[in-house]
Amino acid sequence: MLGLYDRTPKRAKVTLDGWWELCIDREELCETPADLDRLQARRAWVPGCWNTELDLQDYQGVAWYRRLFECDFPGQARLVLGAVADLAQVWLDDQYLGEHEGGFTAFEFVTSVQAGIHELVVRVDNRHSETTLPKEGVDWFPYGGITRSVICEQVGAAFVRNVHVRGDLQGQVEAQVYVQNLDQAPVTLPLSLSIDGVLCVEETVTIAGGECQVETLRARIAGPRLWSPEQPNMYTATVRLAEDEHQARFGLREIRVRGVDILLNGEKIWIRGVNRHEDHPDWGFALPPKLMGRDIDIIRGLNCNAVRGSHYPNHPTFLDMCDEAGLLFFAEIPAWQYSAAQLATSPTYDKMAQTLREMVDQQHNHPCIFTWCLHNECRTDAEDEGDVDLTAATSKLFALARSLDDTRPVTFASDKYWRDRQLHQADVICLNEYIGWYVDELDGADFEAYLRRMAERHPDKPILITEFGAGGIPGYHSMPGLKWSEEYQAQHLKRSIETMLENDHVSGCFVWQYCDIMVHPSRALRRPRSLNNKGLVDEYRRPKLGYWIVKELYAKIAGRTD
Ligand code: ADA
Repeated sequence: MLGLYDRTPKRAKVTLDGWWELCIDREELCETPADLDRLQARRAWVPGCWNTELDLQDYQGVAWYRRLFECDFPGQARLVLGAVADLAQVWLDDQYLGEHEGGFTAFEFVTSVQAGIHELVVRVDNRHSETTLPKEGVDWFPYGGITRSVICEQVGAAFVRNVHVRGDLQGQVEAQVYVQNLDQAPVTLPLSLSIDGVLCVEETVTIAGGECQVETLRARIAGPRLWSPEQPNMYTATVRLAEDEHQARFGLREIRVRGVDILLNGEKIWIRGVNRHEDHPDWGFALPPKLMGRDIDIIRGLNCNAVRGSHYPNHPTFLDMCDEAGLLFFAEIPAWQYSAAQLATSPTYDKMAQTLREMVDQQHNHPCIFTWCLHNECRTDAEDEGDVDLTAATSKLFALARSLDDTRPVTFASDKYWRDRQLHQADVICLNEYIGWYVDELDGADFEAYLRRMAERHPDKPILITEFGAGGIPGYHSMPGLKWSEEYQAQHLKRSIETMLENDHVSGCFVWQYCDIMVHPSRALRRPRSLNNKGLVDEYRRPKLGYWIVKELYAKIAGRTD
């Protein structure tokens, strides 16, 4: 499933999760599905990652997925692939439908089908390079596969492609409805909006032939119940276009930046966060919903009120769970440690913009998402040089994000401290810093002096420490705490959080990181166990000393009255 609830409950649909054929194409012998008899086939579960097969642990290359399915609804079909890591090319019954690049956002094709048995084939390539998003060599494992669910559903000639719902604290609601007309002739149809089953507004719309247009419907909820971490109240908007129905859960909440504070529904908040990769030794990126729910429970057990979806758009089911749990979510696109040229020029700038558009379009309604983050630890300290005008490109990307959604702060995570030349463009100053782990000080500044200096440099904006932490090898103990021991990690986290609490520009933090994760093979020698060991829990979610220290500190902060 692509989420905890069915967004299109009235549409006939077939889920394509389950057993597929998987053919590994190391030599790239195949160009189309017709060539697949050249390869050895095996069974593979979708959603899944082929790197969890014992003989494919480090495989980065091309693989082909194939399955048959029965479709008992002739007419127009909408084929949705939740995510394919990273480059996908799709055929239906030998007809090439198209491709998609980007391993963390959904994509779809609308095509006509007859009732009967159909063959779906997906060619997947999980190799990274200097022109992919993410680039080669990121500090997480480049799993490959069809990593999120696939569905095929019936649509009429006119249907609701998506709904963006926004609401304010007074209960005013605006639904932007994207209505698609597949016929070349215009069509006039009834369009209505209900909220929690109560009809609010209905009208008639005319959709031009072959167009997808936006219709805005407005309503007002009496006695609005707001969404907050403490009381995550949700509503369900139901949009009907003739017989077609689209559901969108939403929450009434407001995120604002005022001076050095972040306000949620007008109240100052302090972010008690953790960075979470979608990673598990037995599942790769493709954690089953039960394990996502277990992560939510463990993170709430930490007294967290926020999660940063480390470096890429997260699974819609996890976001639905954050909505329900009242966990704020820091959403990000996977531009990780890009150079100035990659940030500012094609093709990587264009891929950032595409992924940003897809992330905001698909994740717009989640009340848990409180910030859009454009990139992580990129060369934003570089000077504008020749045709690499980083200042202009940064301004363009911020403008795009704000044009897509003006209800959330926009930012990026920087590790370039006072040398960063673009941070002034961010709504919130997000800093990754490992003083006490990778370095003992920065230009003579320890962590406390570093925070003070960054607050002086950005006197009228909130600061979030989006990453800090230390490695702790599970079960390794030392007295006094030597680096890599659980004791060192725990003490480092305690010292860091206590230092942050002394600086009133700091509006919160995200521990790096929630759980130990697999790393790229090229980093194995610098990462004991071939894992990034900075988790508060290990890769199987077993707690380290640091888990209990952060839990206690976050409980104190949560209890703080100011
Ligand atoms: C960086 C990066 C993280 C991770 C971390 C680490 O801050 O943003 O993805 O690589 O360092 O563990 O070193």
